[in-house]
Amino acid sequence: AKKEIGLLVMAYGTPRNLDEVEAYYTDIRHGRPPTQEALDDLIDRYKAIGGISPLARITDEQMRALEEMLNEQSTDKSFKAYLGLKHIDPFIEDAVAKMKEDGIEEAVSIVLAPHYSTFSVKSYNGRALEKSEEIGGPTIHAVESWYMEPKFLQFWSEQLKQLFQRVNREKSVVIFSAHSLPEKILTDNDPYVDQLKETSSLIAEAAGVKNYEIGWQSEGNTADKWLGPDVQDLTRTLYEKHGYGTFIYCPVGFVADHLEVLYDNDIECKIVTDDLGVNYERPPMPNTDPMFIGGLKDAIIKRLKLDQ
Ligand code: FEC
Repeated sequence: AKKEIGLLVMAYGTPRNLDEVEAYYTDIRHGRPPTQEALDDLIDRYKAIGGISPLARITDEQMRALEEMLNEQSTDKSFKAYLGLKHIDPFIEDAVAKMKEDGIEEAVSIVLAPHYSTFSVKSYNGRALEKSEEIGGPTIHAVESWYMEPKFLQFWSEQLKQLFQRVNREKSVVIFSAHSLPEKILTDNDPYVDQLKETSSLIAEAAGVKNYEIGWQSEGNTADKWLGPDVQDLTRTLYEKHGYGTFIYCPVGFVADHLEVLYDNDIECKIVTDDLGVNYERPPMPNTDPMFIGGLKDAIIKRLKLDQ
């Protein structure tokens, strides 16, 4: 019989309906409930993208597609997927407990975010590990980061190549971005910033991008200083300096259509490009594109040192 391996897929999570927004937001804020004003503001953003985020559905689809691809490729292992979310149920701890209950002894985990940061990927992996230590298994082999996976990079470079069939390369600029983080949490050896830079330069090179910049987006509503430049400010600066006619947003730090892309890029950045009278472009997100899912699959196979 094939050996059964738990496939722990970890992701951010999203409220399933507007009634769940308050609890979700409270969890993001480490248990501190938001003010009514902040809550209303967040609810309004969900309403602006159609009432609720498609993220829950997409995360599920990504997990199923990955499970299927792994099972197709593997001759000696069978993978069983478990969903573990950061800010809503089923939480990461629930998934680990479920694996244990199901008799899974060995698992591999992946976070649906390409770049490693002590703040994001490390905290997902830390929670999974802590739970498995607490309940005595399963053993979890964690994929730490997969921003260099060739198929992940190829997904994005192909989106850009397609776009350049109708958009002038010379007169446009690509803004590669990831979620901003408070500057203070980026200690000397946090690789987050460098990993985004590396992803961006590899994609730009493969797609023959003439002009590109790195930006940060979706920063939180706190008193901290966050990593910048923010993508909206960057748009204005680049326009003033270079007069580009088209702005192409590639939020490569994310992998799905969700609030941070559908609102922060498609609504907020578009307000800026409209104001400047320039074109707004934002290629499709990876979602369940087979090239992208293939990149995740490759990362897992490498982690388990299976034959390719
Ligand atoms: O579509 C959806 O419903 C959910 C979209 C969503 C994703 C996401 C990804 C990341 N976040 C990261 C860090 C932070 C930090 C704070 C923070 C706050 C929020 C709020 C919402 C939210 N995040 Fe998020 N994030 C998503 C949604 N995030 C909603 C709260 C309201 C707001 O500020 O807009 C600030 C926390 C604090 O107040 O202390 C920090 C990082 C990622 C990308 C990696 C990952 O997916 O894990 C990093 C998707």
